[in-house]
Amino acid sequence: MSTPITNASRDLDAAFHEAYRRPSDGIWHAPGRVNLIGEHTDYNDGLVLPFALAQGVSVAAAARDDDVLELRSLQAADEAASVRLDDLAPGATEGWAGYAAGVAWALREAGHRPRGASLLIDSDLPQGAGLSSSAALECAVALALCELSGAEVPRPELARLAQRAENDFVGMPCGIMDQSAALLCTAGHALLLDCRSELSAQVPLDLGGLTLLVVDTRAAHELVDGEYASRRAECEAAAGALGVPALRDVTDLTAALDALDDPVQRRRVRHVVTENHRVEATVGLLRAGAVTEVGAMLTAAHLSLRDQFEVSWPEADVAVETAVRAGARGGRMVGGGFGGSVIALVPSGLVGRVCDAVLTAYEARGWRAPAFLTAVPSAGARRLT
Ligand code: GAF
Repeated sequence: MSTPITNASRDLDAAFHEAYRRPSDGIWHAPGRVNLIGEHTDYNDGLVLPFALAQGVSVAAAARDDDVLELRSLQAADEAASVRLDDLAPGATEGWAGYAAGVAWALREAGHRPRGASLLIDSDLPQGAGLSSSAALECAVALALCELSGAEVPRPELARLAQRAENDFVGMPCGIMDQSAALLCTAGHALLLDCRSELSAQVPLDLGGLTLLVVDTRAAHELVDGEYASRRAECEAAAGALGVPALRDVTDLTAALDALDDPVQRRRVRHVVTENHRVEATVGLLRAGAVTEVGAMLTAAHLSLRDQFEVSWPEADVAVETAVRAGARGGRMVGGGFGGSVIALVPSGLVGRVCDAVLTAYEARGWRAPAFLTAVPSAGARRLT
């Protein structure tokens, strides 16, 4: 379904014309996400609860008569890439273009036949903020390539293909959350996703008088690194030691902790098991209309990510502590960790006070000023024009 044409899509269309000297066939958009709760649970077959942002990645695209995929981005004007579909190979396309080329590769690997296409990409997601710009890029490109080629791929399958692009083409062993959020979220809702069964439900996110404030800590966030992969490996090793397929299957936390010798594995298990419980509790609170109580869940999740999973970073800890002291009902780091953003659940009348308090706390430490964004639970990926 198309949505009304906006100034932004008109500008992207004009930029496409200028770049390729021809009109585009359409513009597709996929949003970034904030994960309300359920962090580092997706690759443990657990539960996640993300929602889509209004901000995201848009792709203007036109089919070509040859088998060339031409990639340009308004955010990286001097890094155009061009690759023949037959030459697509993991690792062969570097940088941001790898996420887009990887989608074409994953579609072909799954037996689809994407056509050659010229793409121009635009993003209004802050770079490196941990709001899932990579998945938004993958999913916008996936929608564009499918529609230009007449391939009808169900969205859950498209999410898996986009994940495959990131896992096997780019080399980042992410779970399925971000791609599912980009493709399956709906406006006004969070997406409860069971990452084992892939069953999902839309949970109304009625904020009442509260605001979901995103604090971009401006601490660089880079997921193609060893820390994420090593957390994943630690979880898999712990599941192996416990004789379960995944940490999702741990039903008796105390017995599991007693059974593990390795203190690191014990901490990882404690986080994953309690985090799945927090997702369930949060869904219960949202369905009961008790959104204010969700704040305590967010803060508990943050402490667990900081102390048990050990993926937080100083700017995130200070943002959460300061926001709560200034009146937020709770807050936590979002995404993989080691940089990126924090969300805080703030009574709307206190947003200014919370922002000022965080700014002052950063200034006192000599840190870069953070950036703020109000998160509005928005629609998932779609064709814009
Ligand atoms: C990153 C990954 F891409 C997701 O799959 C997920 O594991 C998340 O970190 C942590 O919850 O965003």
